[in-house]
Amino acid sequence: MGNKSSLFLLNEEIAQIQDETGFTPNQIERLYSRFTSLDRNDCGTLSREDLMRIPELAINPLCERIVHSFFAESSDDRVNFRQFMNVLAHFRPLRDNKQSKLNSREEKLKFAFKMYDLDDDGVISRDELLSILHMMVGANISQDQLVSIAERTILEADLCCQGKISFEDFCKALDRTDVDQKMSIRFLN
Ligand SMILES: [Ca+2]
Repeated sequence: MGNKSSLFLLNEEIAQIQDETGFTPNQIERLYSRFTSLDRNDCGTLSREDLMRIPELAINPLCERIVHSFFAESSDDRVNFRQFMNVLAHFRPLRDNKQSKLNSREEKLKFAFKMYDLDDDGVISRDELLSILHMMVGANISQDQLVSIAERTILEADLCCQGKISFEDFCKALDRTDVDQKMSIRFLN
């Protein structure tokens, strides 16, 4: 760790990341320079705090959940460049799709579902929905109103009547939603 060679991307690494994520080599290099500027200790990985310093993320009400998603594959609470790029790939617009599947509608929906599923048990409970609603609207809506929104949402989405939202329910509920438009970021072109 900390050796300077980790500050340069090898051509084969670029090719591999391009293959996995669908980003162009130009985008990969720009995002790599962004990554290294966040990596204050030059150790080749980022912490949660490092990611929180991304301004576009910091202003997002779900910032904490999004940052959390970077660590899904991480065992030591650090994220390397490939893991970083794999998460960002979910936010590539769908029509830019070539070979990568990470930005498909299904992958975007899976990613969004995990934002809500706080305990990672595969279903969204009323309390989880309530927590996320709370993060999104802050103090603008009273707790009673939020509870009523959460309960109504579950009632409408929950097709198996288990009082929770499964991934299947979630997809059906968002059937008419333009997930691509809601979950795409234009990357430094
Ligand atoms: Ca859950």
